[in-house]
Amino acid sequence: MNNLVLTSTNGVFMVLTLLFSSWSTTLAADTTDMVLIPKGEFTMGSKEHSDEMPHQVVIEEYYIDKYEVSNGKYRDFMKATDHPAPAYWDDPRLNKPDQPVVGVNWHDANAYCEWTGKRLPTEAEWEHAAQGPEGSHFPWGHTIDPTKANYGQNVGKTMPVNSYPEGVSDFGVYNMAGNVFEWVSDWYDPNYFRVSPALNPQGPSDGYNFANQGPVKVLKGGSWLAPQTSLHVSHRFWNQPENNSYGVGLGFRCALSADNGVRDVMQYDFIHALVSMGKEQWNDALQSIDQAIQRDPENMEYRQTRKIIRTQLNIELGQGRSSEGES
Ligand SMILES: [Ca+2]
Repeated sequence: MNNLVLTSTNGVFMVLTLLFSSWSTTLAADTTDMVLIPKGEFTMGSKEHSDEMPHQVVIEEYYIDKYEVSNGKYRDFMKATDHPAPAYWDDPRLNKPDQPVVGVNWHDANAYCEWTGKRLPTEAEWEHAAQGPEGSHFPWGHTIDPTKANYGQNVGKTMPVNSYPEGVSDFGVYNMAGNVFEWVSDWYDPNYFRVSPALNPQGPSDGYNFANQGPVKVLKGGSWLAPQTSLHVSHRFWNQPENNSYGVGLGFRCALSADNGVRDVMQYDFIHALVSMGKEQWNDALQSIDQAIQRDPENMEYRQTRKIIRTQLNIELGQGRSSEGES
């Protein structure tokens, strides 16, 4: 994309074509409806179960989705990529657009996050976002409360992804307890916390193989069906990545490293500027490229693009004046 110094609209169309041919399988990450979690140290784990051994962890700044991925958003992904529908897609109790997608295996969840330009959270990122800066046992505090989460068949179905605002974590993340279990990127090993690194743990290199059923990935947070004993933020559950058993309450959300976040927001503005240029909506294009330049003032590609947009706006302004003169 170094040849953006073009003076004709045709040239811009050509660049757009080249750009989108390499961009068609993923989106630029959009941090709308994500929460920025600052770099911090926290105690991961608890004394509830032996696989939750408490230990200190430091993680870098990152974004995490405020909500579980909804059926509505998953539908956009299926349409754009021809990805097959998950289990329970036609179940009327579970398939409203604002309910969380269920019946996805780890590979489905991973493919969705990659398509959005994001990734699955690590177990450490997920747990820190759920426990908040004070290290709560549940997202909202230290005592179980059936009015703050959907669990144990209390409601008999999944609830909209923005439900239970009283139950958000202190970072403002919804339904980290209950509604649907959530896939994270890590493999599960019951002994991992005894050896995991303190800085940005990514999980073991392979999963525990229960009864020779195949290595397993971590699930977090309990579900609308699961008992309250799975609801505290450090609870660890597992499933084979190709498996969507517990599918009726099995979903996910995505995360994004913060440095990627800033870069991707700039890239998002740049792409938006190019799309507006393609539609000859030059004022919109100028607004978007100005936003990109605000975040990265020295970027020559952005500055050259702005020059093209300004030239085009001046031409249009000139044509407007001359046609006024003619009339
Ligand atoms: Ca959940």
